[in-house]
Amino acid sequence: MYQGIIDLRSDTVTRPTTAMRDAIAAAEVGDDVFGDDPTVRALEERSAKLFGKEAGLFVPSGTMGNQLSIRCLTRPGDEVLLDRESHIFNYEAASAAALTGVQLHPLEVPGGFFGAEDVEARVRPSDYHFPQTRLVCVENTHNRRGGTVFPIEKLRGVRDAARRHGLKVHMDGARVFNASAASGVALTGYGAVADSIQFCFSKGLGAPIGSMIVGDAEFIRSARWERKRYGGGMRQVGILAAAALYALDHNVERLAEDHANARDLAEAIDGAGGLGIAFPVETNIVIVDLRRTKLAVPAFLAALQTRKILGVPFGRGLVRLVTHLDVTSEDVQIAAAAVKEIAERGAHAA
Ligand code: TLP
Repeated sequence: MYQGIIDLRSDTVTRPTTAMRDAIAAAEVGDDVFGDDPTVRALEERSAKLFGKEAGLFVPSGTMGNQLSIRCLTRPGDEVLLDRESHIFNYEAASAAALTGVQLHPLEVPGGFFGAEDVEARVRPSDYHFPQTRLVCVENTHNRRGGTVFPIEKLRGVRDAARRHGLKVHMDGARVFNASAASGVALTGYGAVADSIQFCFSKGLGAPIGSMIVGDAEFIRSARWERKRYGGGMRQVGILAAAALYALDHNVERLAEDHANARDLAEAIDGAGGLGIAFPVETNIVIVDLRRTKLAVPAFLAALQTRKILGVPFGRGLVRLVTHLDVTSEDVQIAAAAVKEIAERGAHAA
């Protein structure tokens, strides 16, 4: 809770704590475009090791991390396979098309998590009529699919199919720490199924800014080049890397609390006045389904807002509520009671 508001719009809304700000203040810095920032270097090395990769690159945002990865793993005119509900397809302002010039080929499979057979079925034949399939992007956890975890067996199948066809695999792991906490799969396990991984410090890990891409040394070398080209080279950015290092030290273990809070919230509101929960709650995201109620999304969000609770619209009849570092179990109880009251009142009014 911050200033009496329970902000469940996203896990991006967390504010750095006093201890994190102390770490920021104490950071040793240098000009990172010259390669002089020791704190950034420490963060990049530590991040790469966590995923069993050779190198890392600190970038300003998850979007830039995804886009640099696409840029470095494809050529203009190539095709990229990904889920139709993925962030790269829906929420990155068509930058894969605008900046790299690739064609995104959205897959729609029941349940959302495609496997080896789906990749096999969509790879283009090597014929100059077709775009060349070059990359598969997987999202883990999957935001629009309610923060669910990409099953590791499926990921291994995707990787094997990709290898058979000479494709690379990029993981949009904006919330891969949540995935690991929920599934028990080590980060190195996810590292082993993807050539590149993007993950965010500014979501569940509670840092104010920053994401990382990890991969082999050659990939990171080219990504560093492209980052400069995209205007993403930052100077004394060790102040942000210090926040990210602090997050790795202090905010990973506690992700289980966010997951428990999300589960409690979902259990408390499921069924109230016809409300549903659109996806199994595996991590910190709850997608509330209003489609069997008489409530419209804007009215529901407005009613929540008058009670100082914030969520976001998430497609037809759907609202997303996200738990994070700044949401306590008491906040969850307050939010659950408000959601139930609004839903039940809506049902009576109908
Ligand atoms: N997601 C944001 C919004 O853009 C929807 C959020 O509030 O969840 N990959 C995934 C899976 C993401 O959820 C996001 C951010 C990104 C990439 C992009 O990260 P940023 O916002 O740092 O560019």
